[in-house]
Amino acid sequence: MKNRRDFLRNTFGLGAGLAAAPRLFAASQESGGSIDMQHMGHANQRSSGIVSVETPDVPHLPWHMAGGAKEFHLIAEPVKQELMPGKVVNLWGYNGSAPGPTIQVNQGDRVRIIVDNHLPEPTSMHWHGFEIPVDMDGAPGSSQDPIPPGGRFVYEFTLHQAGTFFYHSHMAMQEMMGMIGTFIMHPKKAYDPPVDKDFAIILQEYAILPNNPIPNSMNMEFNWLAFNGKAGPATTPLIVRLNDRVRLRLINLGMDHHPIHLHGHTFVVTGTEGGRQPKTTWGPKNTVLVGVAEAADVEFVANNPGDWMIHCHLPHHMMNQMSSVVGPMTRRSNGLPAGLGMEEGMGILREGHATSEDKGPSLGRGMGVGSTRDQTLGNGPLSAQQAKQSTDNMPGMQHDGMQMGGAPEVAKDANSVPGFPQDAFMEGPAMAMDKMVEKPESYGLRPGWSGFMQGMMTFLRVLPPDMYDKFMALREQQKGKPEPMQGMEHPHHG
Ligand SMILES: [Cu+2]
Repeated sequence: MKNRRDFLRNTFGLGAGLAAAPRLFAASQESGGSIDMQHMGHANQRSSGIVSVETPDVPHLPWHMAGGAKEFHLIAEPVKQELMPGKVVNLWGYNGSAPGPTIQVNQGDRVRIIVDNHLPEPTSMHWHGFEIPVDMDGAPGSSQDPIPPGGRFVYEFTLHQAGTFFYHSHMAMQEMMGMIGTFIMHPKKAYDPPVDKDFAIILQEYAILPNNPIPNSMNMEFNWLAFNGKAGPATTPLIVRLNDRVRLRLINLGMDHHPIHLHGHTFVVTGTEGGRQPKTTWGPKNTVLVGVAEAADVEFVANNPGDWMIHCHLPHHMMNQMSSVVGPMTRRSNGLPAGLGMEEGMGILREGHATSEDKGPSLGRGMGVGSTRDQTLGNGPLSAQQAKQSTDNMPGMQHDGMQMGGAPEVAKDANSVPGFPQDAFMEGPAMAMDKMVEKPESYGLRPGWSGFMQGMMTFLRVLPPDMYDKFMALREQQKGKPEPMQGMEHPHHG
């Protein structure tokens, strides 16, 4: 079994750091204090059959008991979200995060959530799918007045349901700025069969021009696709033990439906946004279409060791920062035949905006007029030097952490093949940034892996138990330390 041996060798070949890590295996749950089980040992959790839900890259929301209810505090506010190293964008979220922090409660809990509005405009919080009194539903204008800027609304209700739920702003365009969070209701009695690992991932999409750190919530050309607020390769891989039973909860709030595909395993859909589904409905699948406003719970036994991709299968959702006709422009370095330069073509405008009447049509971003322009572009000659010159001229492309040296392999006659290039410069060794996204969960991945992971993508890493323990020990050690971002340390070039 060559693959398995390679996998183990790559994983073990981490050098002394990992091998020497003390085996101080501890419960792997993020801090959070959001469910009663936080005080239980790992063994107890496993025997009860209910485990804390992990939301990689998103914090948990703590609570305390007050007046007979679990009290949570959410602040709606503008946030700076780093989609991937160097790509910080202005979103709106909760408590400094978009998506907002994860809430976990138990079926039957009395819950109070204090929502403060630190946004510059009114907002309202909706509890998606909750069977609660209408005055707690958060429908602005009908069940309550919108919460004004600087205002507060206190939501309180008893939860009799169980399953994968979420909260979100009920102002439509605010939803497209990131305002959603996971809300897990654990059942009184564990589901059958119980799982060993339980993860939740929120699917989001943004349209962000290269020169603009603010999403255009009106635009339908989504070019940043995120799992829990991170785009691949910055997403944190899911780490499980070989033969663990794993639940993955997927939540979608955007403008697209996402077919989420898991490599190497077969799962069953055990739940939706409405709760647990009867076993009679469980058929084998490896892709689940998560529609807008839906959730899907899938479960499987991680019986296949290795590093397996989990990703949205829409090809454009496996990309970062797709922009109109960027390929030919960067390769020719002389702009568009429409008479505009490369920067304008990429939306890097010094005045006006890319969808304006005079520029939009030339750039294929207009309402249809002249947008066939980019269909007529041919592929120019490519030399390694031209390519390098072009990318060097692009802001943000000179980070030393990026492995720009690894030129993609192309055939000698590549330029004479109609359709070339497709992935040669979008996805491949030239875009790798292993070091910039390095974290315990990514240790031991195949060198250059990050160049092939973009958009809605992450890994399921199925590890033998001893390896799993080492990863968890490493993760414990890393807690509280700043994220390694070697790629962003700019040396002085004088
Ligand atoms: Cu998708």
